[in-house]
Amino acid sequence: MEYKSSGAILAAEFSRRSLVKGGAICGLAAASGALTLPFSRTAIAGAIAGEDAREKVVWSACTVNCGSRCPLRMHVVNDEIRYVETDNTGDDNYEGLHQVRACLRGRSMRRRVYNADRLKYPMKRSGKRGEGKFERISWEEAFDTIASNMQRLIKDYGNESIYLNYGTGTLGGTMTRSWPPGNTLVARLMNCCGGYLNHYGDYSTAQIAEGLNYTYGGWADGNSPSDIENSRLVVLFGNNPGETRMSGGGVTYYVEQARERSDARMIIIDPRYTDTGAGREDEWIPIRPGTDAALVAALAWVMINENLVDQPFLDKYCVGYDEKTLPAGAPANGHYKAYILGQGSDGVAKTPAWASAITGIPEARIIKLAREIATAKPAFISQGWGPQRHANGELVSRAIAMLPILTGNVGVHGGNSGAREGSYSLPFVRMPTLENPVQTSISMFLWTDAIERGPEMTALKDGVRGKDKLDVPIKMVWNYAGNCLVNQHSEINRTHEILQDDQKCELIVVIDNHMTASAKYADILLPDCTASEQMDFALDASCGNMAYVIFADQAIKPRFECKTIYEMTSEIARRMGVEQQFTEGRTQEEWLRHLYAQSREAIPELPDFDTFRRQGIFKKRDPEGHHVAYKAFRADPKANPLTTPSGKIEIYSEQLAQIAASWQLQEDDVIDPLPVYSAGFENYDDPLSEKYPLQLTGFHYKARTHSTYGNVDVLKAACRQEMWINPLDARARGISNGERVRIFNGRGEVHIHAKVTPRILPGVVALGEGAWYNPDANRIDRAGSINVLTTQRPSPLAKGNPSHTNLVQVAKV
Ligand SMILES: Nc1nc2c(c(=O)[nH]1)N[C@H]1C(S)=C(S)[C@@H](COP(=O)(O)OP(=O)(O)OC[C@H]3O[C@@H](n4cnc5c(=O)[nH]c(N)nc54)[C@H](O)[C@@H]3O)O[C@H]1N2
Ligand SMILES: Nc1nc2c(c(=O)[nH]1)N[C@H]1C(S)=C(S)[C@@H](COP(=O)(O)OP(=O)(O)OC[C@H]3O[C@@H](n4cnc5c(=O)[nH]c(N)nc54)[C@H](O)[C@@H]3O)O[C@H]1N2
Ligand code: SF4
Ligand SMILES: [Mo]
Repeated sequence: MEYKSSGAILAAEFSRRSLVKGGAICGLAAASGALTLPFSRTAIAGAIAGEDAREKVVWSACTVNCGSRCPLRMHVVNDEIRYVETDNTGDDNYEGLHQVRACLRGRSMRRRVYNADRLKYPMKRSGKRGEGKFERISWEEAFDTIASNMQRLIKDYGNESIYLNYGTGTLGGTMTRSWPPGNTLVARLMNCCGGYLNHYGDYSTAQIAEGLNYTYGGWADGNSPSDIENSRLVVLFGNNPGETRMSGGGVTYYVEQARERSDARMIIIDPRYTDTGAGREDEWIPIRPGTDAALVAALAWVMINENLVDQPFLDKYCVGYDEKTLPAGAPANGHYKAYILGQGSDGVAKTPAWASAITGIPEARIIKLAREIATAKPAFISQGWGPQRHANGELVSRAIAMLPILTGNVGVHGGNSGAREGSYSLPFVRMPTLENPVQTSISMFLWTDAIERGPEMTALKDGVRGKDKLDVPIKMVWNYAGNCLVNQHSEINRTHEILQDDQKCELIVVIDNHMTASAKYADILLPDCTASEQMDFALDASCGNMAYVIFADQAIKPRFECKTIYEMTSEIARRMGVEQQFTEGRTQEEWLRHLYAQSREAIPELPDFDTFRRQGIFKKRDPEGHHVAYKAFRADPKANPLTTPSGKIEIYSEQLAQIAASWQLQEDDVIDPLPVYSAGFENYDDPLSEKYPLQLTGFHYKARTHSTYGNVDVLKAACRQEMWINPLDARARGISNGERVRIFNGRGEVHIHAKVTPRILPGVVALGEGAWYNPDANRIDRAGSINVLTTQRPSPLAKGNPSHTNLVQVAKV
C-alpha cells in the first residue's frame, strides 16, 4: 500500500500556503458546499477509526484523453475528497509559466470518484454477453480465471489471438497509461507471455496521420499556437479548440492571447458555428461535411488563375505541383496544376462554380477567400481532426495542407503546415513495456472484423501489417480504460451481434472504474483505482509551447475492493510464471522513483522527488520560443530533407500511386497520388441520400471527454445532449426546439431532444459523441449515442473510422 501518512503532513503545509495565496476564498465557498454532500456516513466511520480529520491538500490529476492534462488539488478530510481546486502556481501570462487550470470536467472529479456507477468488486458474467448480469467473485478467482484461459488460448490459437483494444481513459498517466497499447502495463504483461496482436492508428487521427505522412513524411508537425502572434490571418478547418482544448494548458488559451497581440483575422470553416467562434471569429463559413477538398481545389483554381501561388516555393520545396517537378514515372498531366485546371485525367476544371455546388459555399465567397488566403502573409492555416474523420479523410487532410503549400506558408513564423498546431514536450521517461514478439497488427478500427472473419483479412484488402494475412481470429480482448468495446466504436448493433456469440471471442476482460456500456460486455470485470487512489505522474498535454509534468499523488485509499492496474497485472504475471520479469522486484512507488531518477538525467531542471511531490507540477517553456514546423527544411532543404522518399513536400506521391495500383478496394474507395476531391461513400450525393437525406456529423463535446464524465449529473444538466438541426430542416419536419426526435438509418435508431439552431448548415445535423449508450428493449437508444448510427466500413487507406460520415433521416418521436 503506497498510502503514506507523511503525505498528510506535506499536504497540510500546502493548505496553509494556499490560504496565504488567497486560494482560501474559493476554497471556503466550495468547502461549505461540501457539507451538503452525501459523504457523512463514511466520514463518521473514518473519524471513528481515528483517521486524520485535519484537511490536507494533495496534488492529483485528470488524466483523460482530451488533449490536456490538468492538476487537481484535492482537499481531503478523513480520507474523503471534499472539494477540488486546480493549479495555483504561475500567472495568467501565456509567455510565462502560466497556470494550467482544469476545466469544469476535471473540477467535478469528485463526482466520478464517488459515482454510483463505480465498480466495487471483481465480477464474472452470469447472463448473456451484454445483458449486464454479473456475480461477485474474489480477486483470486478473477486472476485464476484470466490466467488459465489465457494459457489455454495461447496454446490453442497462439498469441496473435489475444488483442489489446484501444482505450484512452487514462492516457495521461505513466504507470496507468492506457494507450498506445504497446506502452501499457497490459502490454508489458503480454510481452512477458509471448506477445499479442497489436493495432496501429487511432480513432482520433487515423486518416490525417496516414494522409499527411505521404505529404510531409511521418507525423505532420505544426507551428505552436503562440506563434499566431506573428500571423495576419488564422484559418481553422474543422478545428474547435474552444471545446476540444479547454484547459489552462490548452491551445484555445494560446490562440486567444496570441491573436490579441497580432490582431489576426480569424476564419472558421465548419458545418457548425462552434464555441471557438462564439463571437471571436471574423467569419464563419459553413461547409457541407466531407467536401473541404473541393473547396481547396477551387481556392487553388483562383490562386493559379490570378497568379497568386508562391511559384519559387513550389519549385524548390515540392514535388508534383507542375510539369517541372513531376516524377518521371507519373502519367503526362499527372500534376496538381493540371488537375486543378481541368487538364488532368478527369478533365474537370475546379472552378468556384464547380466547388460551390459541392460545398454549399457561394462562388463569390470562394473567390474572396482565395485572394484573402493568398495575400495575408503569413497565415496560420490549420485543420482539426473533424474534416479527416470521414470516409475520404486521407484525401481531405492532404488537400487542406495544399493551402499553406501553395502560398509558401510552411516553415515560417506566423505560418503553419496545414496540420494541427504543434506543442512542446519533455523527454520524461515512461514505464518500459518490453518488446512484443508478435509483429502482426491490424487497424484499431477493424478488431470486430478480426473477431468475425480474422483469417480472411489480408494486407492488401484489410491493411493487415507485419504479415500477408491474419492466421487466427481474435479470441481474447483486453479492454483497459476504454469504452471502445461498445460506446466509442462505430455501429453498436453490429458490435453487439458479434460480441453476443461467446464462441467467437471467448474471453473479454474489462478493467474500468465504472459500469459503462463496454463493461456490460465483459466476461471478467475488474474494478480499477481512479487517479485519485494511487500515485502516478501525468504528462503529454497538447499545450502550445510550455510543457509540464504533474505529480499525481494518491489522495485517498482505494475505494471498495479496487486495485491498481499494476497490482492486477503483477498478480496475473505471477500466475503466468513471469512475475520477476514483470515487476523486476519493484512496487509502484519504487517504479515511479526509478523513472523519476532517469527523467532527472534527461531533464536536469527537475527538482528531487520529494520537492516535486510537494510542488505538484513542473513546467518548462520551449527554449526555442515559438515552434516553427519545418523551419530547418525551409532554411536548407538539401541539408535538412523531409523523411518523404524525395526528401521534399510530396504533392504527387509515387508511393500512393503504387498503393492505388496494388490494393484491393471497394467501390467508391479512392486512393490517389494527388490530393484530389473524391466524395467517398455515404457523402451528401450518395444514392442513399434519397432515403436518408441528412448528413449527420459528430463532434467532441464539452460536456464530456468522449464518454468519460458522461455520468456526472451536473455536467449533463449544464450541457444537454441534443441533436443540432437547422430551422429549415426542423420546420420541414414539424420539429420545434427541445422536442424529442428519432434519428435513424439502416444501422439503428436514436431518440434525443432537438436543438433547433441556425448554428448548423441546412442539410446537416450534428450530435456530440460519447453519450452513454442506453438501449430499450427494441435496441433504440434513448441517450443520444451517435455510434448506433455510424458505420464500421473503414476509410480506404488508413482503414480508419469515418465517424463523421453518416446519412440519416430525422422525424418527430
Ligand atoms: N462516433 C464517434 N465515435 C468516436 C469519436 C467520434 O468523434 N465520433 N471519437 C473517437 C476518438 S477520437 C476517441 S479518442 C475515442 C475515445 O474512446 P475511449 O478511449 O474509449 O474513451 P472514453 O469514452 O473516454 O472511455 C474511456 C474509458 O476509460 C475509463 N477510465 C477513465 N479513467 C480510468 C482509469 O483511471 N482506469 C480505468 N481502468 N478506466 C478509466 C472510463 O470510465 C471510460 O470507460 O472515441 C472515438 N469514438
Ligand atoms: N471537450 C472535449 N475535448 C476533447 C475531446 C472530448 O471528447 N471532449 N476529445 C479529445 C480527442 S481524443 C480528440 S481526438 C480531439 C478531437 O478533435 P477534433 O477531431 O478536431 O474534434 P471534432 O469535434 O470531432 O471535430 C472538430 C470540428 O470539425 C467539424 N467538422 C466535422 N466534419 C467536418 C468537415 O467535413 N469539414 C469541416 N471543415 N469541419 C468538419 C466539427 O463540426 C467540429 O466542430 O478532441 C479532444 N478534446
Ligand atoms: S477534461 Fe481535460 S481540460 Fe478538463 S480537467 Fe481533465 S485534462 Fe483538464
Ligand atoms: Mo481521440
